[in-house]
Amino acid sequence: MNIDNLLIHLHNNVDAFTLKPRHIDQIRESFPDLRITVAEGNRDFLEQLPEADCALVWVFKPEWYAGAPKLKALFTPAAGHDWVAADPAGRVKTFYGSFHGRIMRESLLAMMLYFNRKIGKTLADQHSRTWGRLGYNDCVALFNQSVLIIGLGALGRSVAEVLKTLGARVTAVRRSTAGFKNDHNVDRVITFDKLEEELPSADHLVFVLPGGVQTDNIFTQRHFNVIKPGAYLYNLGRGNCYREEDLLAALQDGTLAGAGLDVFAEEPLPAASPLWEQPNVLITPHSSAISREYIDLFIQEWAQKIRDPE
Ligand code: OXD
Repeated sequence: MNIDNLLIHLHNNVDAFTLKPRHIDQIRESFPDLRITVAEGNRDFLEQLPEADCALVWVFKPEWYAGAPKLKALFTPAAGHDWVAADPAGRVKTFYGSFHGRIMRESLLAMMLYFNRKIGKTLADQHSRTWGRLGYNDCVALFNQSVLIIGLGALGRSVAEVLKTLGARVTAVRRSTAGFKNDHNVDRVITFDKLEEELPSADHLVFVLPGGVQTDNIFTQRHFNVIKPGAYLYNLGRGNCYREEDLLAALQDGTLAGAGLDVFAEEPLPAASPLWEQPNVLITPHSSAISREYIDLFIQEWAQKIRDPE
């Protein structure tokens, strides 16, 4: 893709999600002839926008496209489509980040190993100076377990890669298998309508679904009813895919042995949510992608797409 005038507006209240001078240096090194403007804030961004042919942003409102006559491509680090609206006229191509898997799968592994290796018990024992060696006999290894990945996009595939390396049996659920390219990290791919048949044999359920109306409450009470007793559930996608009341009931009646939750129906998770005090729940504050490497990976992905847009 030929671009001459790059406009960057990547401020974020999460410091790891904010562009640093070293990133500008990397861009300059790779594209020495590119004119680079870093916006000082929203107003400055909108003033510079008419000249830009490419922009790197966290937020872009639909009405801003009218003030961007030269814009060819818009890049956002976000995987979700929540903050950057695609061009309603279809003229500007919008690229959403797809690099998160390498970071998020480590957050997922931390959650899985927290439960499998009883890290909660370990911390409690350490706190009370207890040598609790006899309390680990029912620990299970991931290489002896089945994992069901619900949502097989870039993130789901990245998760599958690491789980397969550890020897887990990996099944993935997709909306449809049409056009699906085989993935050697996934033992079996099923469609969503077959999910109820698969749930009774899965030890870990990993939700990595995008948000939006298509996934609203897609996992229903019917699905919760057939989960393998003692399974674990993780959600690193979006909090709209089930009703939190159903999740809580499954945790309270022992259907689920535990849950690692990074995303919620309402964020921040309200202080009054009963999930906070549910003993077998590990809560992280939508932080599974936060890591020092975040913007580095985004800039690498951007540079690659500029060189080779296909
Ligand atoms: C995203 C996120 O990138 O949830 O979509 O952080």
